[in-house]
Amino acid sequence: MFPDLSQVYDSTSATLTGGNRVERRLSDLAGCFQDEAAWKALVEESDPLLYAVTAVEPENHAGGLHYGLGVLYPGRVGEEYVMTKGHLHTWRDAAEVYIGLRGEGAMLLEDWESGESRLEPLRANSIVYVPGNTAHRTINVGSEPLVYIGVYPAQAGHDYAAIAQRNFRKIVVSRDGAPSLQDR
Ligand code: S6P
Ligand code: ZN
Repeated sequence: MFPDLSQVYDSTSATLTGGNRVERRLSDLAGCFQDEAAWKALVEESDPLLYAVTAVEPENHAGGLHYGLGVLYPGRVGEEYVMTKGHLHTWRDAAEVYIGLRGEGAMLLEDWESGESRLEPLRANSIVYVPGNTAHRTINVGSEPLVYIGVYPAQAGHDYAAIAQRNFRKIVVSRDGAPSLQDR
């Protein structure tokens, strides 16, 4: 039998029919932001919702694909822009495609072996290819919600532990109102 083959998304409301929605608040990103005092103060004040992902997982075999619609809200923690936890795929070879739908964002990519980092724009009409063996984190550098879709192999898996042990080498901060890639 066919699984659910079609879904409908709306980039304004950042909704997707079907799928499971997972929400992440600021408190879920312990240890991610450089300015720990700013992180703690904001968690104690309101612990805002940072992002939500609605994932559709039609098949789990080796050739299958999963995809998710993400909405990442704007804001800053200290000078650092609001971002996702970031992960490597458990199956390190698994690549991913991100399609920007709305808002002004960027993908922070880090080759996990060499540590080489890049910042790629993610906005409406842009597509970012995330190669295998590359840690990836999505960042909202604008003032409205960033909405995107990610498509990845069903067996990719999410390895958050590797990032918890060794955070990304670079951070993205606001400098004179513009995003700037800096050493952590
Ligand atoms: C999954 C894909 C996205 C992220 C989402 C949230 O492979 O990369 O759907 O899960 O952007 O980010 P994170 O780092 O919290 O999973
Ligand atoms: Zn991924």
